[in-house]
Amino acid sequence: MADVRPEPSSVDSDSPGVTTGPISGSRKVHREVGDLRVPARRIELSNGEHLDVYDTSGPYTDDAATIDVHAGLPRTRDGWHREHPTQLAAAKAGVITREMEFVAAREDLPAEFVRDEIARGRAVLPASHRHPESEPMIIGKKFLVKVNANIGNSAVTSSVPEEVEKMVWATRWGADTIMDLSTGKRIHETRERILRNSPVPVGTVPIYQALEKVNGDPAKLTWEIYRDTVVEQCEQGVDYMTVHAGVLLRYVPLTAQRVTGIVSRGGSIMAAWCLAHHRESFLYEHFSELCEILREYDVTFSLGDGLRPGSIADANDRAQFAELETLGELTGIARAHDVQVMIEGPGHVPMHKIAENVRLEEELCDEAPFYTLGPLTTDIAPAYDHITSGIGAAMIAQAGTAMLCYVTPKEHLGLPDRDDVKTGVITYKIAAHAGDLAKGHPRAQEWDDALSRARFEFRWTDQFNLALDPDTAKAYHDQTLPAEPAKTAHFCSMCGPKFCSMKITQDVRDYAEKHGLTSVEAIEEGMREKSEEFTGSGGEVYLPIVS
Ligand code: IRN
Ligand code: FE2
Repeated sequence: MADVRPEPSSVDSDSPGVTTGPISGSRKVHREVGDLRVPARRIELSNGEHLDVYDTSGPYTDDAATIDVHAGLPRTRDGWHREHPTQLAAAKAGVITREMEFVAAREDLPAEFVRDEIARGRAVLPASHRHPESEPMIIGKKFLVKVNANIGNSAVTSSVPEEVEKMVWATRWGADTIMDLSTGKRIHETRERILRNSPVPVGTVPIYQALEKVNGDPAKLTWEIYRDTVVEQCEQGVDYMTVHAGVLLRYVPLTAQRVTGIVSRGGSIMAAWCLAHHRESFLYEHFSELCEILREYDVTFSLGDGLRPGSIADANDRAQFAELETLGELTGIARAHDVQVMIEGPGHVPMHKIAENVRLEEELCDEAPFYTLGPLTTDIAPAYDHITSGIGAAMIAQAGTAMLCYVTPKEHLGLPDRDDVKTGVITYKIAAHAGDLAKGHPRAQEWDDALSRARFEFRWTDQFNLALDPDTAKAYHDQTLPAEPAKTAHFCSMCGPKFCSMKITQDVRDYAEKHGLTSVEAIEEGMREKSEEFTGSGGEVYLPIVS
């Protein structure tokens, strides 16, 4: 992926840098369900069939997309009736909201099932009242595994238009939510541009902006500054917020002997505050007030893992699991306020310690959706941490994690650019889909089967178009066989015409059909003929060397 410069299908001239137009080989379709328009991406195949896949890209991939980033996307959910403050309150009251109907259609599941999963807290539907531009989606272990992409500037680099394009670019390739982690200049404005143009829920970590307001000195933070920042972000339409309320004063010493101490940004800010004042965290002490604010906008909690392990050596230690217990306690408080909750998880964890994380999270946090960062399964590959973590992400997804926070190749090294965002999203779509398959999601395998058939039948263009990343698949193929006839050839440059296993299998089948044999008999029959030919020719395995 890294070697191929992905070409935007077209770039809207009014809004330079924002990629619009369909992904190659597919087009946006809408299924009418009542008066809801549920999006999908239709991949048209050369044999007349098509495959509809889940689509996160919003209006940007519409054929006739006219996007004006200054005006923002249509505020579709503005007029939707709302008789309960939150999706959780509605679900508990037995009410199916329009958002629930929408996700039910999107996931091909009964609306009553969606409602029930939300009511029992096993799924969340993050849809702020103030973000009507977003298309409803659901996060929970009984649904498709979701992927979050982190974007946002830092004090050192990036601009507002660049971050808006990263959001559009991430959702184009399948990001189900994005988080704006901006810490540099123009935080409010960056978030505003992203929100008004984002077709997916947007998450933030409000403590980052609060820290900016006190010039980067954690000791100067107060509950009031934090609260006002949360209100400011709720008013703008943030859909979910990371709150590191489980970092308690008494847990901080538990990290003293760690190899990498506290690696969470939010976690380290709160630990510094607790130590500076030798007081309990204001996030923990004011948690109920926070619930009341979030409830008013239906903002979902993402309870932060401020003490997640930042190295293989620190995985599954006392500090990590002590915090998880507190997150369980806070889950109960939030739900009593009808506020939706998911739980953030690690981090860096070797493969044999992954399943334990999911088991404990479900036990301690009453099955609130788990949302993990990877985890990275080894520390030895900076520049490839999308892969070290993609392995862990696939495993933790299979074990029941509902959403995966992507890691890009730039992890530990620098701010991801547009290419890194795509690599991170595609890597995590692979992990999420592998998880869906392993969990037996009823429709997951359709996609694999469609691609496998295209591959076996040498429908090259179909194979590219069915790929998660059609542009790169086609570019790699065309590097060696660019000519048009190669798109129907029964081989590629990896094995050449004589050694293609798919071609040989097809020959076996044709032979079988011609001779009225089963494939197994055909192989035996074919072997007998070959062996006669071979013994008849003298039986040399190698040809004599001619010098
Ligand atoms: C996800 C799971 N655990 C952490 N994350 C994400 O990591 C979190 O949602 C946020 O986007 C990012 C940085 O969080 P910290 O470093 O402030 O904890
Ligand atoms: Fe790390």
